Amino acid sequence: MTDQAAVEKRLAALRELIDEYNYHYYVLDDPSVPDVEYDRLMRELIALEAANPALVTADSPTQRVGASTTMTSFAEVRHEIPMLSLDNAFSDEEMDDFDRRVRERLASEETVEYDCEPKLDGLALSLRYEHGRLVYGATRGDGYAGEDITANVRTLPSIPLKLRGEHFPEKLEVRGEVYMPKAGFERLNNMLTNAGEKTFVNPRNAAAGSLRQKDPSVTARRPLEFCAYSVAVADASHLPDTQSGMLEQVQQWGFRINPEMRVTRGIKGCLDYYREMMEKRDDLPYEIDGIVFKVNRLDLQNQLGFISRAPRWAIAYKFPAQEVMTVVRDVEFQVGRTGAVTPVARLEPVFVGGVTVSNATLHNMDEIHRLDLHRGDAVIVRRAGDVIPQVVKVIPERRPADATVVELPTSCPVCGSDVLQVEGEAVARCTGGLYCAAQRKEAIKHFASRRAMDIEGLGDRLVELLVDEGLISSVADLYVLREDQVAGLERMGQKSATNLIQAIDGSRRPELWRFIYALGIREVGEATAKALAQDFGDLKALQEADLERLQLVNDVGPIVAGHVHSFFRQPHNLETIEALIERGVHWQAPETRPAERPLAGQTYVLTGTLQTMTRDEAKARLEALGAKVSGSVSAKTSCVVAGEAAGSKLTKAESLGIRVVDEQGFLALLAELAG
Ligand code: 5U1
Repeated sequence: MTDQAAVEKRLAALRELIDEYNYHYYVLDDPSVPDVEYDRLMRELIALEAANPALVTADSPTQRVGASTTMTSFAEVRHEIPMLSLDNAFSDEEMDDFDRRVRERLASEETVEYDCEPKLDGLALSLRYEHGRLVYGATRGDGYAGEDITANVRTLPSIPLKLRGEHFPEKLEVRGEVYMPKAGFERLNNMLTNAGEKTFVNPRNAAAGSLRQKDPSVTARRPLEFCAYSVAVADASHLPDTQSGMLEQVQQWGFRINPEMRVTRGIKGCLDYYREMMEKRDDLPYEIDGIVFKVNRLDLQNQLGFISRAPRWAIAYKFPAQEVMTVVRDVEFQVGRTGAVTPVARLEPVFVGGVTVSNATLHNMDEIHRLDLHRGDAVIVRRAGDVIPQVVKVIPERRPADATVVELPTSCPVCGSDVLQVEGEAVARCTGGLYCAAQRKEAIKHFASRRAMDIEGLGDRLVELLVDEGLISSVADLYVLREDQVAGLERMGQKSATNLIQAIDGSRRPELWRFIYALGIREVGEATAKALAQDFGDLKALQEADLERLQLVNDVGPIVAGHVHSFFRQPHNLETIEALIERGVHWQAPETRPAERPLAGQTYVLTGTLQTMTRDEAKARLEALGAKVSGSVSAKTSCVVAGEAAGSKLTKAESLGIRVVDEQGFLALLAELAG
């Protein structure tokens, strides 16, 4: 074989492998190789193409990054078959009517079989393939002509650039929805916030904004996915005879279809599926706004035909709206455990997403300014999942003449202490500390909560009562509460009082991590509390640790270390801990003692490729031995593990005189420490 032929063969093999891995990862949601192996093949392909630019093909998996151009407008594409819209139903009765109309038109008494699919909240897209290659991707537009967004569409990993298999129609048009999964939307908005840029209101807008970018390299960085729901142009001989069968076929050709798709019978099956999905809606990784029901048999679909621009054989049964309009009656300021003063909108109650909402968080003053929100404004409120309802936007045309500007209070609404806003921070805080009843109450509620000291029966309302009645003012006071003091309180009988005192008594021996978590140190959540407990093994060692030592703990950076350090230097915190100990609270040491974590306090860096394990495995092994694993080499690095093809990190370690071990040395170290 010539050199050229060998390169071409390797390029083809690499592309095929990567396409296959992409299909498993993005379409089937079932990764078939570890990330490192995928990355290795991709790097090899990029290098080989860079050395042989004449051999780069348009459908190579490397060509998805989106060349950074700035188009000025999108060309028009006429749809060979119009892109239809769907009729909507908003009640069971309207669904009943739909099913009855279908049976009447078919002149059939038989129960109809329906294909049921979640209706994704995104943008409709039509993808045209000729001879198995993607020719263009177009938006719906007015249904007859849309915009050519091929350059952007090509960057989505769940859209095949060429079809899988060999048996596909010469011309194929697959239609579906482009959407942004909830997690990707959160990440994108966090990133935009950190960069000081405008965030998106919801995943749908984020998907639309990302897909209609004039610069495809921006689209390429956005977490967009495509899910197919119909085939518009195809030689019928290539297609099965049902809607569900057709989608399964489309999946074979390389497209993601909705894993929740199901076939049911009759209206009862449809309504059962609808309710099931409504329950499941908040747990799905993407947003849906209803269910689409389609007559499953394609011959019956043909018989039913269309009316205006919607098919008679399909309907979208919408879920209750998640965005509604209401009015801001007032804006109040709440004080949290850490003193954060948070504005909350008190709303004219509205029914949204299945519940009545009368409050929405406004986060901080920056958010109020961004929204330009006044008391009295008409606003759009959004409730998605079980997150706190948000104010999405103000409707300025509806602002009443008596609307008032919202200002940050200068003193705490609970204790009257000064409210301060540190420069550069969005959050304003009450300076009252534990003098502030709101902060005390929140600190005690957190201390008693299930994941912390787990004091059964000590709920939020009872904590408020105990503080308001002057029976407790700190968490240590809980352990000298008497039954007779509690029994007289509102809705507290003798039995409940006995149970509460027993529960408080039973909480005296928490695991160390729970005790640390219960203290309510800023930025110390459960995971950090566990890492601190595991690393230090005892509260005293943690209390005495300096900033450098704290940062040796996994996932503890300078900010968290600063909060922990400062917490243990406040006299009132030390007094509270002492009082707790005096009153019989003592923690259980972690099961793995520091002595069994021989690499505690050491920082390792992994670089290059290891042959015997993945990088994640190596990291987990090191962390189990107590080491912190960092991504970069510095003077603080204890040791660098250098696999094959290690690069700049190895050079830097050598220049700093840091200990370096190769894979053999690393395995020997693990064996030795495992004992
Ligand atoms: N899941 C799904 N969404 N959706 C939207 N199926 C579906 N079908 C549609 C639309 C507009 O139209 C069909 C008539 C092809």
